[in-house]
Amino acid sequence: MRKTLAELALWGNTPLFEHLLPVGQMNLPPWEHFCVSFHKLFERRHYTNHGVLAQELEEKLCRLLSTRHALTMTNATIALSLACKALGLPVGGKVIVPGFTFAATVQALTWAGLKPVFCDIAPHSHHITPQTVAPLLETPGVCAILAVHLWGTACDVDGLTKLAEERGIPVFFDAAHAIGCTHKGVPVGGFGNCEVFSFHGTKIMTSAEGGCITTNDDDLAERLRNLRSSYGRRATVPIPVAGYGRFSEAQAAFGLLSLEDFPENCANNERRMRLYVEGLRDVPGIRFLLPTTGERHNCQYVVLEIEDREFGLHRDELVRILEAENIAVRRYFVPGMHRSVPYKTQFPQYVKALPVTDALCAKVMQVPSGQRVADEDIAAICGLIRLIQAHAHEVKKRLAA
Ligand code: T4K
Repeated sequence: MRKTLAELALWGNTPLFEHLLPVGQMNLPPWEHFCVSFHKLFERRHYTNHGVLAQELEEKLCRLLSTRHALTMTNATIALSLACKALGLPVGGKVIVPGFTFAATVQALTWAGLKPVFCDIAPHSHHITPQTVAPLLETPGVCAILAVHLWGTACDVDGLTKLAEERGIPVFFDAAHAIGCTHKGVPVGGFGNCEVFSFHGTKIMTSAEGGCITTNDDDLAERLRNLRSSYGRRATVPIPVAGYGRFSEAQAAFGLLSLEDFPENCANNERRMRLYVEGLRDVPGIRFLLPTTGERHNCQYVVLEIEDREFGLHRDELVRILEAENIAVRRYFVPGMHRSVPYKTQFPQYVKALPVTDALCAKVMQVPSGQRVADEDIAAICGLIRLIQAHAHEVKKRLAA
């Protein structure tokens, strides 16, 4: 625990943590469970092409997410790309998408030959809304809305679906963060035309690498199966391209173990989130983006906003100090996709068009959570942030020197 400013690692002292404390540390299943599962996999010698474990995982996901179909995929990026194709979005068409998202959301559109129409967000939810989307529907060539359930909280699915229906275009959701989360008590998974989840190593439910698409549309599911290839004995459905987004049995084995531990991992992350909130209570200039009360949430990300005037330091100054202490905080998704290569040059009309996203990009920050982050680590991180804030003026002077 740091007691004085003189102890900070940035001034050349030993970091507070010996090992890097990351935002997305993988939640590993118990080693013995892993060995049993992989031993069986070795015995079966069936490694891919929608094997028994992939089928079992899909059945379990359908139950968890209350959907008719859950199609496991190589990862969420491939799944989003294939979703664009399965929805029949025309090459050259435009899709309304937030600028404030991970690169993969927009890159999937590019892969499918689509163009982004970058949309601003609401400051308190970090989501696109019917109000921010509506004016963009006037853009010629708009053929779909791709919204993101950022940080696991569902965006305004009712409002966005209504807009899309009125316009006669599909709406689909990047639910990479939202496994196990609900909206008005209904699990995320069945909203819009389809939803896409990530099971990447940094996610709370993980298959090390992986993802899935959920839908209640039988026809869309068939097209997706054909795009993924290896659809078993089902009839083929005409599709323009093949995607080869197969999910291996090793991924499925990992995913099934992760699903078993999922409730416990969520509960532990909820406790970690609470410890941060309590540990940083009343610190000027810190706002948490918390899950909606009454909804189920996986608490995967602990998201903070640092208001520099009240806190006394800019978010980037705080990040510099924390990183020196081996606290690998993240600044997802700075600078926003509308200001990232290649989109800022391809679509310069959006660079200055997203003021809320720009303001958020200057203050948002995620702090370490997950299996490797102990309660005392959080106490030490909160103590450090308090110390820094209490001496913000002095720290700022030293950083500038
Ligand atoms: N849509 C949204 C909204 C997303 O956020 C993402 C992914 C996607 C779509 C696409 O999903 P996938 O195609 O990946 O399934 C990470 C992840 O790579 C990315 O999956 C995630 N979003 C994004 C928010 O964060 P980085 O660049 O921060 O990851 P990386 O590799 O630096 O990992 C962060 C920390 O986690 C590291 O400091 C160490 C730790 N870590 C990481 C890995 C990979 C582990 O402890 N074990 C691991 O295996 O992007």
